[in-house]
Amino acid sequence: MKKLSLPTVLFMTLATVFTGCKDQGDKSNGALTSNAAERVYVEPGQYDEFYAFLSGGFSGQMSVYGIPSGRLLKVVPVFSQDPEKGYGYNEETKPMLNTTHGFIPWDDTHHPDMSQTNGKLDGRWIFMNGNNTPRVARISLSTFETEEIMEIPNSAGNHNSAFVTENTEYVVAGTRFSVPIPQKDMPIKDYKGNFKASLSFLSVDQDSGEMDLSFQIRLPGFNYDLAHPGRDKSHGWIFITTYNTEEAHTLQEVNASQNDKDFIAAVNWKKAEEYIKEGKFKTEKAEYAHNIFDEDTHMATSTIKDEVRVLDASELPGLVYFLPTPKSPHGCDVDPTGEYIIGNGKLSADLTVHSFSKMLDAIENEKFDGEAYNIPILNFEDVLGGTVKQPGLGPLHTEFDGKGNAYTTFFISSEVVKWNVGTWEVLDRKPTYYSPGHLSIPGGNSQEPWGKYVLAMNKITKDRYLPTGPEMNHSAQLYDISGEKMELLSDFPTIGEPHYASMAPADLIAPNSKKIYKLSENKHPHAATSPADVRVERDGNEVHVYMTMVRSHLNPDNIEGIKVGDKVYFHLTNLEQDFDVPHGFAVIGAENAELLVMPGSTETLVWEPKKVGVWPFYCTDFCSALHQEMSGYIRVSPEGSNTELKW
Ligand code: K7E
Ligand code: RUQ
Ligand code: CUA
Repeated sequence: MKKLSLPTVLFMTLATVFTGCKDQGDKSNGALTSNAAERVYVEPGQYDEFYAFLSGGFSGQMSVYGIPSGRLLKVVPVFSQDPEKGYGYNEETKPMLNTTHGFIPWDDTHHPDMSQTNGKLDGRWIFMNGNNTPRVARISLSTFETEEIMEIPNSAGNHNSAFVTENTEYVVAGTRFSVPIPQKDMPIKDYKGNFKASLSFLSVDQDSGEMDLSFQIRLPGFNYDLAHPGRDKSHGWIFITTYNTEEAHTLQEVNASQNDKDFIAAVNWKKAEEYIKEGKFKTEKAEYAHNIFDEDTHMATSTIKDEVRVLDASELPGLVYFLPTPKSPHGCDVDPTGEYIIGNGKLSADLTVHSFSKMLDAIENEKFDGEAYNIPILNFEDVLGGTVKQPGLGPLHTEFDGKGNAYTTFFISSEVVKWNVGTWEVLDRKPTYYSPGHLSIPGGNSQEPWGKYVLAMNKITKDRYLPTGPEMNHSAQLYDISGEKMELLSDFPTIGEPHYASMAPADLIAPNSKKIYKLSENKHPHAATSPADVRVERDGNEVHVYMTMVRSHLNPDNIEGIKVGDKVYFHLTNLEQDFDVPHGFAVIGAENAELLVMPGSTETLVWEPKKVGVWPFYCTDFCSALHQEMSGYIRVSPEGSNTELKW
């Protein structure tokens, strides 16, 4: 008999009750439409209609899928070292993973969010959070490479992040855990009133995409979970769910769930901008790393910054208001009109929807129902826009189809529920397998959704695929939502734990995808762009090898005069100028994985030989019929020997 944990039993039972299905053997549960295969089938050589950018959760990466096929197109390394591509191993990208805690080659990513113009997806960049060692990354949708990583100071658990405002004015990053600010040695029991949270606003340069930590808003010591910038009529605001308004520091699962209602914090960032202009900020010491990958040199640099401008929400009126929301809300989602703010109360039976215009009224008439740390609490009834009655159990996240409908995932009852924004009526429900977290509709978090598909990303896989030992890859499920009823089309496995995904039409992304780095524009300081540049130079115990790669030869391919104790820098330039012809490079015993060098660019592998001998190196990526010939030898002599440098 299989032993199942209580929550598992609970969710399985509830899934059965809620979906009315008894036959666990029929895993499509009759939900699959008859011509589903056709609708996800993309003929060989044909392209998908949408891109899906899925966060990798604890893999620290971002994966790119084609929709509707569910084909994996690429894994983009972001916060984790990736031996496949040399990211975080080669000298060019190592600085990307620098933080004030040192070199941190891993993180936990939850929310990729695409840049927007006028509230619509614009396909320029994806911003994504690193949860654990608080960071925000910017990924180029031209090169599909991570171009920038900004560490977030005064933060811990960068979870309600990275969310993009309507013109990519800011990427907003909020902290989940409250901490002492500045950090210090103090008893944990003194949490209440002493720990604080920060909401960071990173401004974005509209040409380069470069981020700047413009300011932070200091907030009371609750947990801040998820956020959604206002749109259209609520432009200039951002809404954030909170839990643990009890400020419990131990046994949170009990002590942080006592209050009948927690809050959605409504933050007026236009007001914040005014306060900044008026100089109402404090400049505080705070160290954080800012890492940028330079497009011209293809090298990253890391700078440590040391100051941040802070606005204190408890001292500056009009900056933040609290909207009471039952009960430990998780997701916070704003509908495409900007009027409705949905609080997905994990422990609540109903979905609470706040009205933005009612909120403005209540603020104007100062109808407050108390305050918390000097921040006004609005009256629940005054701001209530509607309630979706008992739509399911354990609501987590909501997206919109642009046709007046919302789709909410329910973790406990394991389903996606479609409901009408305005009548609050449930229109349809479909089971998911099993226990979905986020869901995504292309543009479903913007003013202009493409309401054709919804992708549900499930937390539990169980029997969906052939078993692969104790751990199964997480499963995504694609539903057609173009009709009145949702139709389940397919399952596909994902990498790590995708929380959120950003989806966009292919024609918004594909035309801008870069084909080639021009060799003539290579400004890498160690590039060898012609045979004349090929050389080996010694500087003390550092040896620099300037090597070229072209089908099917590495040049130089014989090197002598290296000694144990040397530090060898292999600078490899790929001379190819054809689309999709990278060459790889590996040498025996190298701790820094390999290089995968794109046509026209230069990358550097550091190798510290430990053993005397004649050692091979070779191209790792099958590149031509003579790929196996693309190799060479390096002779390593004993320390102190006088073997001459030769190539
Ligand atoms: Cu619900 Cu981190 Cu967005 Cu996961 S969070 S599901
Ligand atoms: S070689 S094609 Cu090892 Cu057969 Cu790769
Ligand atoms: Cu170059 Cu294989």
